[in-house]
Amino acid sequence: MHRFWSLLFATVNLACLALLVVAFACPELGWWLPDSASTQAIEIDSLFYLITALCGFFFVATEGILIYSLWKFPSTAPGNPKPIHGHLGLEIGWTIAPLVGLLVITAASLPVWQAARYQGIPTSTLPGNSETSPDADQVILVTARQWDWHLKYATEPLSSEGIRQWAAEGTPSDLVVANELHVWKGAKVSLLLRTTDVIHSFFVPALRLKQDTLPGKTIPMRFEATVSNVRFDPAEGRVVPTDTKGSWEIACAELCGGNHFRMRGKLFVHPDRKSYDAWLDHSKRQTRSRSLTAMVPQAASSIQKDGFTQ
Ligand SMILES: [Cu+2]
Repeated sequence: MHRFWSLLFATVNLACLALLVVAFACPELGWWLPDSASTQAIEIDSLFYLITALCGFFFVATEGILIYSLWKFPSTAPGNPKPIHGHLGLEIGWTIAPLVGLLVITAASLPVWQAARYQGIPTSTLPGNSETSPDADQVILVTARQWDWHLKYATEPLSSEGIRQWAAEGTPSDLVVANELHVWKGAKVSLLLRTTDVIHSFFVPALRLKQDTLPGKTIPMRFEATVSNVRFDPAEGRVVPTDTKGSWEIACAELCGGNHFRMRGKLFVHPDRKSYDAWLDHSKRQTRSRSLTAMVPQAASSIQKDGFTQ
């Protein structure tokens, strides 16, 4: 009984390790990362594995020492333990080791962050001192508010200088959709993120894209989808799912109020630009024909009919 704590710590740690191995080895359980659907996902996953390995190593090492010490020196052992008054070598060692680890993580993270944030040459200063590059195939303004996402699609080509004005004012031909992010496979997408009220966080797990929206700022993010999950059917005038297995959710990852849990959207990746353009034209036509009293038009392609719940 006097080694109870040692056994308890060992059991809990071994159970955690076993769960980790099962989660990694059996992806069908869904305990591990969702399937990736963007070019940056591989790099971000590699970072995740690097950080997990580094932290895992030190966690196992410190827990091992703890369990050994609990086993070897139980409180019921006779005699008083010898007091220790500092150890310079140890102090220097456990200061430098985490420093080196953090520097390695920083060096590995910087290029990944730069690619997600500043892919291309930053040229245009946006309201709130953020930047974006002009080489995007698509520019989408994402506005968060309690409790949904408004996505404004530029339907005309934008120059790097024009992006700033467009983000601030828009144009009459823009399409605004609630909670649906439509792109096409291989498109270089430039998102401009902002909020009209509190802090939200735009999170698309399949893209490994996560960025807070901050009041007063317009924050750019970049991505390129590598897998498509829908196509637009012009005959039926709706979007048809072609992949129902993947996770295509958009979530708010910042606790932003009472209905935070309802702040969800969906990512729609068309196989090519043709399908995307067909959806865009159709949605614009439908929006025009709808009552102008609608504050935020829903996309014409609501895919919920097909059991594609949001
Ligand atoms: Cu939110």
